[in-house]
Amino acid sequence: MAKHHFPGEFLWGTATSAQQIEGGRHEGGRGESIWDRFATLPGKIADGSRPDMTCDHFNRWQEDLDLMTSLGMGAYRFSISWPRILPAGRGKVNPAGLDFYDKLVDGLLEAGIQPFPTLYHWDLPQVLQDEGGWAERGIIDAFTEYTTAVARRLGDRVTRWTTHNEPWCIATLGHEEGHHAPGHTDPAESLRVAHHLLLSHGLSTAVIRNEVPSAEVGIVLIHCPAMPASPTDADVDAARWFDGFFNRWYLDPLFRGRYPEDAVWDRVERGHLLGSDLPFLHDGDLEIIAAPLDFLGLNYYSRNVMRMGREGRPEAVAVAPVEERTTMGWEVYPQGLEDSLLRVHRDYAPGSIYVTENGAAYTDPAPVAGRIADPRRIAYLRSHLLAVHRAIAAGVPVRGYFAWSLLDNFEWGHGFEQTFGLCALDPDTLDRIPKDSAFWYRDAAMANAVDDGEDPAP
Ligand code: IFM
Repeated sequence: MAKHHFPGEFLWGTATSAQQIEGGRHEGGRGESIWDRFATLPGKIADGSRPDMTCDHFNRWQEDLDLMTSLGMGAYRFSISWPRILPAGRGKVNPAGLDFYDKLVDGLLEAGIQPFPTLYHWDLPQVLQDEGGWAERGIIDAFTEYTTAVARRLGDRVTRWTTHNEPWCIATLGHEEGHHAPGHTDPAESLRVAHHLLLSHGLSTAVIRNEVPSAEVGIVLIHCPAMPASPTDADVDAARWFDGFFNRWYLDPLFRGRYPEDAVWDRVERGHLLGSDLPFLHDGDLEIIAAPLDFLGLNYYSRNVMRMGREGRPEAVAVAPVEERTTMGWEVYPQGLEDSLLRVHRDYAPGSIYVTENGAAYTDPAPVAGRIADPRRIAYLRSHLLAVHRAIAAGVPVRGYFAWSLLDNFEWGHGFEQTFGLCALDPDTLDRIPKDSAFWYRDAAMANAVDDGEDPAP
């Protein structure tokens, strides 16, 4: 069995987000977020749950920190809750909110775990949504105000900062498809949202650099490689379409200072834009968006195989049998992670890349004698880490990997039905129960290596 070693300084971590694990909805002066509100609307969350308590990390953060220590983690990617820091979105800072993250950061550092915070992981204060949210340019000032408050407080201890998590999901799932908060279905609005997210990223990056001169700043994008279902021109074009819509709409402005021309015309053809002059784009915006980054965070879960459907509408085709998909319906395709890393390195050349999320939702068995056997998750992690290893060997500067997620948590519109965690939660006590995958991941992190041995049959 071959052992594949990672570079000496490679970071091993787990990732979470505030809305998904903190709970404490009404504690510590926190304001309402768009997800708190969205979850009250009938039919929006599959299991009818609300994120009021979730994993109660707000009260159990110390326990979670001990858990990470016991798993030998070197870094922790978490997000900061804007409504906890500025319950009214802007204006008066809530000291208890900042104190919470202050303690968490101190605790992490004492435990030798690098804090890797994200400023925005989808929990917009509802009051700002009431003013138009990300669709309105005015939100950018509120975001830089929030960034300033956080950077000022944590900047003496936090080095690596991430502005946004997955702007595609915010713009498309939240404003075009309506599956995520705030639940809008307006494609033209989603383009404004995407632009304001990118612009606020650029301005927030400048704020962080000003407040924390030693900071390393990045953004997290979800990347989904698109492949044509057949070599026909139509299917190749469907794959190009998806890549422009999902990946390049964000990568190009960030790394090339322009929106991808072909993808702009795709939007014009669909009537989402009146012409190639983007109405939301002001002079100077693209220079701000393309300000140099220290790293790119790349989230990877699966690929999309695309074909041109009826009436020339590109559509994804499910090529993998059910056994090769996770319970999210996503194909397990580790090669796509290597391909994504090689592609981003070749076409955009960020100085450093972190795989900021990667993981799998499966239905886990109940614990037997305190043990939760989840061999499919182990196989998923192993195969994807080996893909990362191949990319590094090919020269891609991948500096770390964060498993999604530390805990089973509130999976947005799926509620608690989809479980990605390395650790389960006892439904009655909320006690954390590490699954077998947590122990496997601990061993890999401690060895700084992954072997390519056979996993036990699922
Ligand atoms: O749970 C989410 C996370 O919040 C963002 N990236 C994808 C994960 C799995 O769906």
